[in-house]
Amino acid sequence: MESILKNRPALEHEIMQVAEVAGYLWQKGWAERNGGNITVNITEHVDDAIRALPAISAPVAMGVHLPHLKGCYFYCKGTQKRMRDLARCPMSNGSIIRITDDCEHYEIVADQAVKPTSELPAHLSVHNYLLAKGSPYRASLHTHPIELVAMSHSNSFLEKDVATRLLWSMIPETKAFCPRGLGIIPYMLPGSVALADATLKELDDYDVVMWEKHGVFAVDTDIMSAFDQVDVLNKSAQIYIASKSMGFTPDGMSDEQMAEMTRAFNLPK
Ligand code: 2HA
Ligand code: ZN
Repeated sequence: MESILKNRPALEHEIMQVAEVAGYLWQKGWAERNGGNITVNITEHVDDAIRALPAISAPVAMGVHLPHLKGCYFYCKGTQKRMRDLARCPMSNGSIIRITDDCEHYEIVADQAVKPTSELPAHLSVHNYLLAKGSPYRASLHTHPIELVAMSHSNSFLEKDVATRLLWSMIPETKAFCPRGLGIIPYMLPGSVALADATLKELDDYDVVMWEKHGVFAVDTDIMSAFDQVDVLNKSAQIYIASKSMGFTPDGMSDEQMAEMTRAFNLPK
């Protein structure tokens, strides 16, 4: 069977970006075994021929009603699939799904009947919420960045915006490229509705949220940008931890230096 990507360069580019990011996640040690998830809303690349494609799976109930996703299409990592495999073969380790008109089911349309991630209802609830708000964000990423997760094991970093301020102060770029900071969600069972609901709420104020002792969930316009936000935050966590390993607590940029940077780059306070 021909891939849906054939003769569709814009769609192919989008999926190749997902594959590139999946490779980075593996190389960074953030994606052990089947760890992490990626979903991208690709509806803007869907043409009439794709809309006419028959489903290659039975409709699957999402367990939620997501009215803003009617007729939307998503690329989703497959359940139990590895990021390191997805990096080489994105269409055998993920699939393209369509949301049915009742807004309560999805069906797989291409390339193979790879069942999407177990976290799909949570990811799709986030996409539904983003569309409802008129957000331009189309990509969501869940991954296990080592140093950020390590920090979430200490209560001292879990109070609102404590980690954000610390991470921003490690290197000027972090606030410039992750201007909304890091939201914190107390430990909840992975895959639970409670965790999905808490994530939605936190995404009102942050693009990247920490799931305590588990990983981060990030959203942005495309998957590369979502990855970049997590990458700059984790770089700051690494600088913090490197300083601690050298036997001292880093000073961080001063309040004056942060304020100067915030003005110079026109960032939100
Ligand atoms: O799907 O990381 O938390 C793999 C995960 C779930
Ligand atoms: Zn996880």
